[in-house]
This record gives sequence, structure tokens and C-alpha cells, in this order.
Amino acid sequence: PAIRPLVAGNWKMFGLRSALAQIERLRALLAANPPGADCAICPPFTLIDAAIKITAGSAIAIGAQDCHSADEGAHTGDIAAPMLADLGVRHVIIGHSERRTDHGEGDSLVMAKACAAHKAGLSAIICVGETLAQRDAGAALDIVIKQLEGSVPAKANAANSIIAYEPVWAIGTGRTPQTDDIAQMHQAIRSYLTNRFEDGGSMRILYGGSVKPKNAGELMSVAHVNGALVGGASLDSGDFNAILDAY
Ligand code: G2H
Repeated sequence: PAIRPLVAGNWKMFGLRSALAQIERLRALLAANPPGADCAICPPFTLIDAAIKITAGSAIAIGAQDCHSADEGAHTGDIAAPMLADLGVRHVIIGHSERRTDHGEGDSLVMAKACAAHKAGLSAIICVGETLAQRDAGAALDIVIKQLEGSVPAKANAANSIIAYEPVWAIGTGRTPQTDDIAQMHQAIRSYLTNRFEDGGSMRILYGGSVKPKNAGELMSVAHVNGALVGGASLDSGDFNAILDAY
């Protein structure tokens, strides 16, 4: 069966309460014009509870941008996966390159967080991607496969895990890889998943990095690109809806 794509918005550290109006608007846009893809918004923690109330009964799922690897504990400032599940969160982004860089998160911690997400019944959007230096050195495929090996838990399946390929040099830069390079990477990720997991052929592989309304159609038509992780362009409901329209 065909894979139902997912377009997920990653708001990063943007959005005061006034930004909830964008979610209300998106809800109305999608009600008028139901998308051909699943849709999720991952706002900052502070907006999650309100966002879940606004999107109740709609096509919009709410996700978070990180969780701790433990279910609870003395970890000042952190948020545990069961707390997110308790609110009605469905997805959690794990191992985004900004977490890997800003907070020194490595593959083993990413895997532990993904396991915590799974245990709480959340779907983990596990991020991988090479730097520009790694791509220029011809190491992109090896790097990404190594990240998958270290970051994706053994119990991952198509229901609890989504892979997001985000070349670090394409994040927030307005640059995107050549279509052929995306196709090659997504094919390599698909082969890896199919070899390792029984239902690896049905696991969603998102592309992320400067996805905009104007390039969404081309990016989303690449084989094994099963949706997008959208940063900057997800903050505006009109832009995000236009990206969903690529499906
Ligand atoms: C990559 C992406 C969302 P942007 O981080 O995860 O952000 O679309 O702004 O490049």
C-alpha cells in the first residue's frame, strides 16, 4: 500500500501565545480543503496544551521538539515523554541537528530519547543529516547510515518512527540539495530501513531543510520522500497550507 505522507511543522523557538492564531487559521484552511497528507505542528512546549485544544477533532496532530530520555526525575528544565503523551501529543522530534549541535546530543542519547518516546506511545521523528564538509568529502551516505544505525531503536516500526533527512547545510539557509542527491539519499535510507526492519518499506522518510511553497512540489515528488519537516515556512499558516497542497 502507498505510504501516507506527513508534513510536519517545526516551529523551533518561535511563537508567543499570539502565534496560536496561525494554528486556528490552519485548522480553518484544512477544514475547507482537506490535505492529501497527514499534518502535524510542533510548537514550543509553552504552546502545546493550547494547541492541542485548538486542534481537537481536526486533521492537525500536535508534536513536540524534544523529550528527555527518562520518564521522570531530577532533571531541571527538561520535559519527559509521558508528560507530552499526557497532554495528547502525538509526535516528538528527536535528534534535530540544532539539538545535536547546541546541546551536544549524540546518536546514543538520540536513541535513548526515541526509546522513551516509544515507551510513552509517541511517534518519534528521528533526524539525521550530514554537514557540508561531510558532503563535500563524499561521506554523506556513510554518515547518514551511521546516524541511523546509532539513533534508531531496534523496536522502531512504521507506526512509532519517522525518519527525517535534513542536510545540515540546507537548514534555514534557503539552499536545498539537487533532486538527484535527495533521491539517492532517500533510496539509501529506504534500503537501510528495509534491511533492518520488517516494515521498513512502510516507514516514512521526510525531507527537511528549506522546504518552501515554491519548492515543495518538486521535493515531494522525489521517490521515497514521504513528506517534509518544515521549519521557517511552517510559522505562517498560508505558507504551510501551500506546502500541504503539494499533495
Ligand atoms: C530544518 C527545517 C525544519 P527550515 O531544521 O526542521 O528548518 O525549513 O527552516 O530549514
